[in-house]
Amino acid sequence: MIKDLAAREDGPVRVSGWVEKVRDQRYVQFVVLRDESGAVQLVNGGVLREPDPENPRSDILVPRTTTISELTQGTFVTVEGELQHNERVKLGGVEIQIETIEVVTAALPDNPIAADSGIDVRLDWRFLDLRRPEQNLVFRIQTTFLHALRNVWVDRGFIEIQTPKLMASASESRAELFEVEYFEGKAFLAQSPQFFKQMAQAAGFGGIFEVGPAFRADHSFTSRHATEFTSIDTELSWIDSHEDVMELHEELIVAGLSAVKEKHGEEIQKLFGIELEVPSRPFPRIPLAEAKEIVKAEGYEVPRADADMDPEGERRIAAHVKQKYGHDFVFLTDYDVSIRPFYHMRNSENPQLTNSYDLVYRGTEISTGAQREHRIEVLEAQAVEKGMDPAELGFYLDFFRYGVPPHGGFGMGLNRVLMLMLQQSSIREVTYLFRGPNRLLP
Ligand code: AMO
Repeated sequence: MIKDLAAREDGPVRVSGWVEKVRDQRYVQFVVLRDESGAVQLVNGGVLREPDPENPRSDILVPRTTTISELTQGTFVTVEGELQHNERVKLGGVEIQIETIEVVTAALPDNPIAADSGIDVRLDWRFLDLRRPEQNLVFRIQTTFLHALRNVWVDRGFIEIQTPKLMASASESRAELFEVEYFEGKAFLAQSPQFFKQMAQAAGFGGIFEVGPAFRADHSFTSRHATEFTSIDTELSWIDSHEDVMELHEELIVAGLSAVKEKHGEEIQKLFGIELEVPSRPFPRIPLAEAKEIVKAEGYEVPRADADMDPEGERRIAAHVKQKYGHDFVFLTDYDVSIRPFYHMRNSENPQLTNSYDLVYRGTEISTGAQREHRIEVLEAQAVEKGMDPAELGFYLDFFRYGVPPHGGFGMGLNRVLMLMLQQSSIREVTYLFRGPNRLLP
């Protein structure tokens, strides 16, 4: 791989990669060649050949070749040549004097993405867009982040599950439900693995996790909404309250960000110009009502007192927390029952509140978590209170009829975490293939 060249000794080498740039000068040609690991400069010409005593004309300059002049950006080539260390070469301190260059697959000369192309053109040509080093880095970061989370789960003895994405009912709000034809009937795309991760508690799995797709028929064009996103879900048994869930949540976030910083901190600094911060524990916790009071005292009134924090309110409370505690994360806790789903457990001291929280990272919600109601008669009553038909929830309610431990968990949008971690303007920048109301291709 190209990144390994700097550590090798001078001598013959063979490398493959994409042509990123060709500089054609009068007596010398330069090519920047890139693979997924890095870039290297190739050189043709500019040096005198070793004079051949048998042939007096052999000390001429190596000729330019039209093969090189005509290389288009993105052409995939295999090169054989001499590796030479040269401190003056900015790109990794090495260059390769080309001996042979073979075009493996040529690229059309018209690059569909121009330097000033907007996000839509870039997404149309996502495979070309993903060749950019910063885009490649996003997905290496994602791999490291998820690996670190998995290490925490596995060390704690959690079980990884894959839950079905075709369902017979809604799992969250009915308003955001995709309906699909299903033979003679209909099915719905899973909005969340909520019911099935709770089923694992009734099944005696204890701690479980899933990283998988979630679908929301959200006709929304904001920077943080997609119609399909990757949901990081976990659920654990034998908790005392949502505090236990928040502790696991903190542990996972700190492990993920530490691993990313350790492995990619320098590259993130170089390519995104940011210093990644690993948060300290515990993260600040503020009850929602108090958070609304804080932003109000600072001059912003959340539009609806009986609703969730709006995006502007989230930004403001995050700014307050950053200023007061120097922290990028804040748990907003004690949500009112009116804005929480039926399966959240209510607070035993104040039944108007739930044992639930949202986690806000740099001013945007990345997660919802809660202790779940595990007592069947309470759960059923809460469902009815929310206008739901217990008959339709039959399979779910059955989980609670045969003994289930107290439990809780959270769901966290992977794409939002990456967007905020890398301070990107939209989840489109950090989603392999974004799906929105206007985008089903590629
Ligand atoms: P909630 O609906 O809050 O909770 O979703 C959890 C997290 O998923 C992400 N998310 C989205 N990301 C991108 N585009 C969307 N349209 C979108 N919708 C949600 C957010 C959000 O915080 N079952 C509960 C979780 C639980 O209690 O375990 C749930 O789904 O980051």
